[in-house]
Amino acid sequence: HYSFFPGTPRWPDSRRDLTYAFEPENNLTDDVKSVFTRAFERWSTVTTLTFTQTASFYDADIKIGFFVGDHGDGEPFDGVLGTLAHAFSPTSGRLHLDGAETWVVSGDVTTSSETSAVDLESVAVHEIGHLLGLGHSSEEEAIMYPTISSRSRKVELASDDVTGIQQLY
Ligand code: TQI
Ligand code: ZN
Ligand code: ZN
Repeated sequence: HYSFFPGTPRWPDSRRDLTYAFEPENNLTDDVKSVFTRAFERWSTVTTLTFTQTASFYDADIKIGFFVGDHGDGEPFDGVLGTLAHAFSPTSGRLHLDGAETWVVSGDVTTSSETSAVDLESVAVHEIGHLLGLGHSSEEEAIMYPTISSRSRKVELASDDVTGIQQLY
């Protein structure tokens, strides 16, 4: 079953058309950016929210970046595996990914020769759920279930995720 953060924070009615931007210093490829476009679409199709990429990192509602180790928010990344990414509850909008991971951007993570390979879209869909106000789910099929194995892919919202997000939006 889905959960929310304490106090059930969510993006207010006045902020349902959200913008997102990528940390300029990361110089991310279009392939990486399109993974996030797809991940946002999965949530926008089941809610009244829209997500639009903007070039202005400073003005964006949602700020996405890859960082290694201590990156100034009190939640340092820990190198390969362990913590893969984190996102803060509404309306922080910060979505951070551990730059030390072997991220699989395109191609099939399940057949990767790298045992520690992590599927970027799977993690992106999960972290966007947090950004929007979902906590963890007790249902294994859910995107918001708190465990994923390396070399696995889970990107489709389960009915539990959809019911949860539709309570908020
Ligand atoms: N990062 C944790 C997560 O996103 C961070 C975290 C721990 C957290 N407890 C939390 C965030 C409570 C919000 C609320 O869950 S992680 C997965 C999963 C991680 C884990 O790197 O461990 C995914 C990132 F669920 F699959 F295990 C992405 Cl998909
Ligand atoms: Zn961070
Ligand atoms: Zn989580």
